[in-house]
Amino acid sequence: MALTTNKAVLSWVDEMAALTKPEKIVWIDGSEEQLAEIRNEGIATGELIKLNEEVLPGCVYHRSALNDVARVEGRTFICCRNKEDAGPTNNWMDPQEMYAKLNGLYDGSMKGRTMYVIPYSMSVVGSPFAKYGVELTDSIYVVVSMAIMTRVGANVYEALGDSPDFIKGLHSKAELDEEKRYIVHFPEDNTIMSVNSGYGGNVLLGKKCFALRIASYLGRKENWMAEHMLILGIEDPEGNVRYLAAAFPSACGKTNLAMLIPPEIYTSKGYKVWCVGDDIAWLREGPDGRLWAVNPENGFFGVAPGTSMKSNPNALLSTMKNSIFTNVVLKPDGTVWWEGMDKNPPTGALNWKGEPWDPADGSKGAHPNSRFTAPAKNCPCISSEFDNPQGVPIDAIVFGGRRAKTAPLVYQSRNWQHGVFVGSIMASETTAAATGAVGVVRRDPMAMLPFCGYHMGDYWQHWLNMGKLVKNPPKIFNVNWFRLDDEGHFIWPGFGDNMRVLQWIMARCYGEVDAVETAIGYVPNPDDINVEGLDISKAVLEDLLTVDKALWKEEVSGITEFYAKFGDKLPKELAEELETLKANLE
Ligand code: OXD
Ligand code: MN
Repeated sequence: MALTTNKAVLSWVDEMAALTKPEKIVWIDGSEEQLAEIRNEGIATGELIKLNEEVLPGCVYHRSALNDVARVEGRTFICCRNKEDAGPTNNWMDPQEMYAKLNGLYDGSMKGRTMYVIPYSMSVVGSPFAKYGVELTDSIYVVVSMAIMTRVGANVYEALGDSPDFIKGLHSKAELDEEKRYIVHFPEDNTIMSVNSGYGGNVLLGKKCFALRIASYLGRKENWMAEHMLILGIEDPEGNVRYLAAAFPSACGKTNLAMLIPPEIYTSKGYKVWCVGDDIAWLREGPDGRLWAVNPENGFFGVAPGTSMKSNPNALLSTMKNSIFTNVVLKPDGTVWWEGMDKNPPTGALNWKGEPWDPADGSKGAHPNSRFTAPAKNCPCISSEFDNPQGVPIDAIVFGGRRAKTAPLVYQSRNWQHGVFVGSIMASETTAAATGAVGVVRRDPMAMLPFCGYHMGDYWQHWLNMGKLVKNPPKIFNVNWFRLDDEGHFIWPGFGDNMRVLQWIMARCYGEVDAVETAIGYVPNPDDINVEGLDISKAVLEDLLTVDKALWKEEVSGITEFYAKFGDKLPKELAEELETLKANLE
């Protein structure tokens, strides 16, 4: 039975049901009873596999199709009326043409299946940040995952009332045909359509599709920001908590930083780090003129391989109950394993494809992009402010990337405008594991290249505008945990020791420490990075903080080439910043 009298919801569900022709429609109310029933149905059909109830209570296992294990950027579209508005970094198609194409693919795609109607909220229902969505899907995996990743419940309909202001999301697995797979956003229609995939990043529409692509578009219209950022709080021994938000391209340890455990020299004094979010931040000006942030999600959709009690105990412990594991190794005792969990690959287990797996044959047991989906509340270091509808005040924004030599361990931008420049030139160098070519620089401004729902040039302008609008904006920094020595070894220990850099960042925000001005911004005096308990000499620290002008001149050519893509949409302030950098290097 429909759980709402909202006409816009009802007529849209009718219309989509007429198109996809499901056998029945189930309205999700968010209750534990209903979810348990649906989970059991998934277990009965094999879509889900129940895991060991003693070790992993409430947990299930799921495999996606072999051809369907990652986001598909090449098949992800932004369909706005004017091609120019999508910009040079998004795929675009005329909305009418795309609707016609998709209608063909959805026609009868749910025949013999159930259509689930999932009402969900991004951020706490009723929060000034909250935005509501309804996802229609023919996948039980999507229902149970959305119930972890977002706030699902009939109270969303109450908050929505009669308003048509919700994001429509239609997902159908259809035939899982990769040639007919599309992940499409119609920002001007508040609509997302995903077809022929069952992989989380393509089908949990609250995440990248809504909370970044659609929300970035809405944020620009409504003077707020949707960013690909973690949020964490640092508590000092007096109990004061200061917050920062940080953006990194993939494979830079974002989840690890979000759940960082400080080194002993800090914990013994009473310092703590609290996780507010691991992937997405929505930011808006608060009544005090500062920028406040919420994590609009309710769970973590994290990469499993490499997650261990050593690298990230908080993430691993988050997955110990009521979680979903996708494409990892399934052990005969109904528990799971992945590369990097420990040094004991199991015998008698099934690999991510469901085949008997012999670790000795050299193949990987878990897919490199295998995932856990875990409730945020499970995280031992989840912030007490996680559910605060007002969010948390942000003192610092941190950008970062993986650079062998160019970027120092940390530097601070001179001001907001320069900080936007620093975010716009974010880049990572490819590692041997990722592709054949090592050291290729990939630009990923603000880590938003695959997630911005409109023209990147307009997005940068929006950042610049926000700096003027917000009376007391955060300070902006850049970090690089990945400097290599001449033998190719990491110089900085990373992981929990990154706390030492975060401490400097916070000290700068509160005017507690001086810095040295360089061509690219302010770097720390080596004495101001606390290396107590580390085997790092002052000379090594000086090396970590050097700015090599020759490398930065190369960087300038790279930036110039990258900026050229954006034509006259490149904000003049960023062109000016590039000129300033050039001049500073002379
Ligand atoms: C993610 C991503 O899955 O950024 O969070 O790709
Ligand atoms: Mn992400």
